[in-house]
Amino acid sequence: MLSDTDWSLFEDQGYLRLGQPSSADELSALQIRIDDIMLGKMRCPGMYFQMDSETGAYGDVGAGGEWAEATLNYRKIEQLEMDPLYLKYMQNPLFRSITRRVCGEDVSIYRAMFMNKPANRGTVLPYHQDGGTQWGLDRNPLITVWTALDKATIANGCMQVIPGSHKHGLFSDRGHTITKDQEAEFANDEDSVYLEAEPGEAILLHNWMLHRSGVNTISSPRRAFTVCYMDGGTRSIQDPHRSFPHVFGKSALSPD
Ligand SMILES: O=C(O)CCC(=O)C(=O)O
Repeated sequence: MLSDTDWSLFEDQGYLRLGQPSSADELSALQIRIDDIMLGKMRCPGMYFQMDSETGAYGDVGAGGEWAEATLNYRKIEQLEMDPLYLKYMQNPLFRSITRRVCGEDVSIYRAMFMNKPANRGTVLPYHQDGGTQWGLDRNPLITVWTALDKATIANGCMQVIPGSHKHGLFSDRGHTITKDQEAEFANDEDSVYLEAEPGEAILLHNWMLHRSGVNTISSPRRAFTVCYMDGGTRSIQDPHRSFPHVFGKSALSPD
């Protein structure tokens, strides 16, 4: 469903705006569902919850674990493929066609994650790449679809990216954050782009494109849903028998 021009743009910039793949009703259901999950109205054993830091500093984020209390101040929730509404969204035909081209017929996910900047707070997420040995995989996943559940603006901590930075590859074998020197050399403010987005807007990201996000200075949350898709044959190095959830192809999970 993407044109050759779209793919060239993605390969050049490292990101591509995908429009709004879900209907207004589906978006509203996703918004309500994530709040219900945070508030414990939907019990979700097996999902991972991480509370936002009190200080806004990345180093102060706790380890996270099970659901802890009814609050809208969670920073991250993972394993959202266990929720039928979120699973259905991540199986949208647009994502099927994108992942078929990049990952093949059988597609699994490294993570399906809610990323929140709660009202009037949030944690600074420094420039980073997604992948490397810290993910413990036998190959690097290359694409993520990030979807705004609320309007994302500079004021509420939208993502900021360095277009084209994925072409450098991973800045370290381990992946994730970069050094101060690398930031000075490769992530200048004047080269950056703020990815402001409308509610429901999805953006395809190359996992190696440098991206970061700030805090939320307004009185409503900046909620987002981010899914890293990968080749269904991807294995954990530590535990080759561990299987990742499949979302397309044989053995794909079903929302039913
Ligand atoms: O939503 C954010 O602020 C950051 C998301 C992110 O880093 C990702 O999707 O990989």
